[in-house]
Amino acid sequence: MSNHEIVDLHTEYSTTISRSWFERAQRVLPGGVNSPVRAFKSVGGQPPVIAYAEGAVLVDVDGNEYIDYIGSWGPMILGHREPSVVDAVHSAVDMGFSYGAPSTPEVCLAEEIITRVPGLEMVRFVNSGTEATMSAIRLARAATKRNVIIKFSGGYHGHADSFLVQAGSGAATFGLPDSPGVTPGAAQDTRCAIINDLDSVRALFEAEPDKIAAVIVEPVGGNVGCIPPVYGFLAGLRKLCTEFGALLIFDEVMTGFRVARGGAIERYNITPDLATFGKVIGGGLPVGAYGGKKEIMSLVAPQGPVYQAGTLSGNPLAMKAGLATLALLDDVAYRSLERKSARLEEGLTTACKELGIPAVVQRVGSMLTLFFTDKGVKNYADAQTCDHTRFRKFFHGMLERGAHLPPSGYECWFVSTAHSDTQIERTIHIAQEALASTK
Ligand code: KE4
Repeated sequence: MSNHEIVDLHTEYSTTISRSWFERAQRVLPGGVNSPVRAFKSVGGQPPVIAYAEGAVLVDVDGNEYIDYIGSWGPMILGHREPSVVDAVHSAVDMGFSYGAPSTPEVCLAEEIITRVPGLEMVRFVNSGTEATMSAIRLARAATKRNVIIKFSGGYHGHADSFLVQAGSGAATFGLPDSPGVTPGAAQDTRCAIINDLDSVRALFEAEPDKIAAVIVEPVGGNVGCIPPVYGFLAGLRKLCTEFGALLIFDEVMTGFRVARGGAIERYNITPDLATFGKVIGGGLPVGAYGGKKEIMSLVAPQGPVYQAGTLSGNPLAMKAGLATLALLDDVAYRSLERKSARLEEGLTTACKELGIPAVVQRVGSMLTLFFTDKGVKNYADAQTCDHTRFRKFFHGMLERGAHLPPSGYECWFVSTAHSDTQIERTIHIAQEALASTK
């Protein structure tokens, strides 16, 4: 399969086969998908069903090619089927799929992650970001002997009950379940603050000074679109947690090894007590991890009493894919990601300006979001005021012209090392057309 450099403009954009597969999928999978955002509910229409991918290109079952900005929601930072990652998985397959016993790749990946992330001394592998964050919260509660956690409105940490909590009105509020099946009991120990608003966090601490076990934050908001931390926000969280005896948890499932070689911890030079990872460290295979200082991590079973387990945790195939991925994420790769992502940001910004479309592109490294708004987006409420109707039109305009954005205005676009300059320029060109079509 050749590496797709130029994506042909869709002359005949047929989705016949995708539609028949998606109808078939809806008969056996809730909503036809295995994760809600994939179903296009927030942008309308039906999703292309993907047949295969290579480099920065997705190809659907109708043969349509798309420059890929989903990147599997973050893991595919090297693009699809990066040859050395493919080789690593092939070689791992020859040694067996899963042992349920200690093996060397899990040790090597743990050492690599610990080497990269300042302050990290020990990690535990799990199989998803959700498992990582739910385990980190359990550990924080055990370590502090406290129950309450603070998250942020619009912060997404996976689908564990205590995270599926919607902030009520106002800065500080008791959590309300935002999914059926999440019991009031599961939500009662979750509080919501406002991203980039330290006063809203302090208010929660002062209301329950000795009850807060942890603050969990995406150091760069990635689940309400890309929302960088305002200056001093992360340092302020660090200070508040230390002052009130709570643990600071950086949820780096998305930012880990995406926004810098050592993740947001390195980029912002703030040391949390615990950090969670996923996505990139599996190179596209199912992996999550949580980690921190040995003093805290030694509480995790079997070294300590905090129970957590997993049949496929440390799976050798996934560990080898993660190792091969991180091996290619060196300074040259990050400089290339920065250059290409900055060019995309510039191209999109210029296109909107020339068309007189109110928009702002917010970016940290190779994760970015184009918000249709005339002001900066600093928190969830700001993101909600953006023009999501225009986003829906823009999204489909891009899809039909050969670029697959994440199907929601509340998600990040991901650039990979496989995105060529030609594909970045192509994206900017078709964005000019797609933006014009939204007017
Ligand atoms: P998973 O359980 O989906 O591996 O990870 C949950 C998670 C935890 N923390 C952060 C910061 C995350 O972004 C995620 C998952 N991210 C979404 C994308 N916004 C996954 C896409 C999906 O849900 O299908």
